[in-house]
Amino acid sequence: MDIIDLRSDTVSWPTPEMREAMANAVVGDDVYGEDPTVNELQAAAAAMLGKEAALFVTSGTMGNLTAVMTHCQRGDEIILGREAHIFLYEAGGSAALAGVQASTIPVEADGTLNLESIRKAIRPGGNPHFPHTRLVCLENTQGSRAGMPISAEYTAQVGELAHEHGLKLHIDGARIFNAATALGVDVKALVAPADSISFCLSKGLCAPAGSLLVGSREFIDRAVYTRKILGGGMRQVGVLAAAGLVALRKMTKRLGEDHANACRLAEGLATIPHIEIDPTAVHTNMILFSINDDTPIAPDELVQRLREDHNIVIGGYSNGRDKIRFVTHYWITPERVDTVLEAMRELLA
Ligand code: TLP
Repeated sequence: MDIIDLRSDTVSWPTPEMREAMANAVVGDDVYGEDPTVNELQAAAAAMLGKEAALFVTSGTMGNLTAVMTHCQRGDEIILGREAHIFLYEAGGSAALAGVQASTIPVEADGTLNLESIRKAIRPGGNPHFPHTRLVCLENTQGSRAGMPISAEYTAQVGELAHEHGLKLHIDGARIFNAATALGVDVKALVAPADSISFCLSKGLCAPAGSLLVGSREFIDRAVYTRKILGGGMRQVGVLAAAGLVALRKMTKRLGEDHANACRLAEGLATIPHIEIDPTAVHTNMILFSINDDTPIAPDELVQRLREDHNIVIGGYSNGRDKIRFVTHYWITPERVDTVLEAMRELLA
């Protein structure tokens, strides 16, 4: 536990309270809908997001794929950002398993998709040359823009545009509570225009696994079938849902601490030679920066030395990123931020 892991918030360990809740969870067979802890989690998630129903799924990837498969028929088209997690990092699941085609448009500097670009990407109906456009997907926070939160006002505009054209709106809200915290709004306002939202319990909220897909009762009833097709019907999974309840009720309230630590980290990094960073670009728990060319230590060696000499784990220029990403979470305390800054300064000075 003395490892400082900044690769992602997915690495966060469950809290002691979660482990206790897991040990004591009352469980049943969730495929029969009989796990009381899962039912409690689903009801709590739906209520918090202001929607009718929710479904516990294994991961954010399964939440997004379940949404795409439930909204779309094979051969349909979905509109999403070129850097959307669904497009870049979900192993092509929406093509491979949902059989949909992605129409990607650029992600703007503020994490939004240009409304006119969305409008232009919508296929005209009544012409058999074209696939049916069925779905628009937004991501909030937007990972490729250092976890930029997307406003309720903008989301409402996209919802209106989508619905005007008979399309559905899905939000990949893996970190939607980080967005709500950063914007100082109730999460309900951020998701009100959406027909479905998936959000993760296992990132900044520290649960060991699990996400929720949220929407209307009718949509979730159909999504139950999709989840079963994908092999996501689990049994006594209340042991995980118990941690999820702690995540939802407690951990959503403290994300501001992670955001403050991200700012502390970014401001510290900005004072270290060879680091190129704009600390004002930090809005939630992610930091993107680069190391300039005349650095005394190559980026790969920096990653190695941090790990071997300082017990600090970072991702470097991995996953096709052109920037290094640091992500703060529950286990990255202000003291640990300072430890990271000291080690980085020692290696780069
Ligand atoms: N993101 C992970 C990696 O897959 C890149 C990370 O470390 O950030 N939507 C968004 C916006 C995400 O960032 C992620 C995970 C997911 C969906 C998928 O969630 P999981 O990992 O639970 O399938």
